[in-house]
Amino acid sequence: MTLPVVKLTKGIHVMHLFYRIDRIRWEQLDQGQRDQTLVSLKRLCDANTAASHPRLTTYANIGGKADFAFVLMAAEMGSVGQMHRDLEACFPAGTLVPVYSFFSVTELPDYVTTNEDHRHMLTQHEKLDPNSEAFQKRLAELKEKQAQYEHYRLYPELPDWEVMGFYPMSKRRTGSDNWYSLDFATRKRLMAGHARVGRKYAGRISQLITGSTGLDDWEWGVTLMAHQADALKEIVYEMRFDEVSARFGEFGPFYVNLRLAPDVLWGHLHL
Ligand code: 76R
Repeated sequence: MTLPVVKLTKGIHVMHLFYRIDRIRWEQLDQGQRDQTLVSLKRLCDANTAASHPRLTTYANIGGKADFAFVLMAAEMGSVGQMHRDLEACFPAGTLVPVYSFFSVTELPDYVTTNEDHRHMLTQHEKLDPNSEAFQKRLAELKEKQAQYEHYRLYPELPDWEVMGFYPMSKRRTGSDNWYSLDFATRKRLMAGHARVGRKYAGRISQLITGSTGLDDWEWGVTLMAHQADALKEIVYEMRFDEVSARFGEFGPFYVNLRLAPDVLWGHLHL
């Protein structure tokens, strides 16, 4: 079977999938079918373990909205779609009930730091003479750091931490609070404030923002990796005071998930 090769100009495709188990159907399976489901799921996970992509990670949803959560990443649209179908095909018909899904792609933010921003920082904040060797050295360092950052945004390697929080969000577009009618400089300044709050959580939260404008029902998917649920709560709470979220943030449902490999997931869910 060959699918058309559909790549992005830059970046990769991402799917967040949430399911419930139909317990009645599951109870009707014989032990062989249940064992086979786990074997198939493990095989699919083992085939998709790249740091960036292709990657399939498994979680138990905590909080009662779903049983399973999966995050899928692949360069090609067909590959991410196939991974999704193969995942569902691991389970006997009717046992896996879709709860929520979200399709997005990695992207570079609109407000990337430019060469101009770097020069400004070096002359204004670090007080370096643009004609000096020190200036050129720092400029090259910043450029390299920026290139690494951009690569990571497009081909993320999320840390495999214990907790994964996911929610979709959009920027508001009503009346005087229409994000899209602000000029670029204002949006860039506001986003810098947002990033300042975010950076305070270094080491406690690792974030992946994926774009879904025109692809799914919200404009972004927010994936937050953490070691503890209170880190998720604190960052979302603190950001609510920041203008970008306070005035312009609109939020979808929140899913909190515990990272469990298939074997452990099985025991946890009593499958
Ligand atoms: O990309 C970067 O890391 C640099 C700056 C940055 C951008 C451009 C950044 C930093 N974010 C950016 C874009 Mn973010 N982010 C969220 C949420 O719950 C809420 O109120 C908001 C949900 C969190 C928790 C979060 C965390 N960010 C975006 C965008 C796209 C907007 C656009 O393009 O208009 C959204 C929707 C969004 C939402 N952000 C950070 C964080 C954290 C922790 C950081 C610091 C990252 C770091 O420096 O390591």
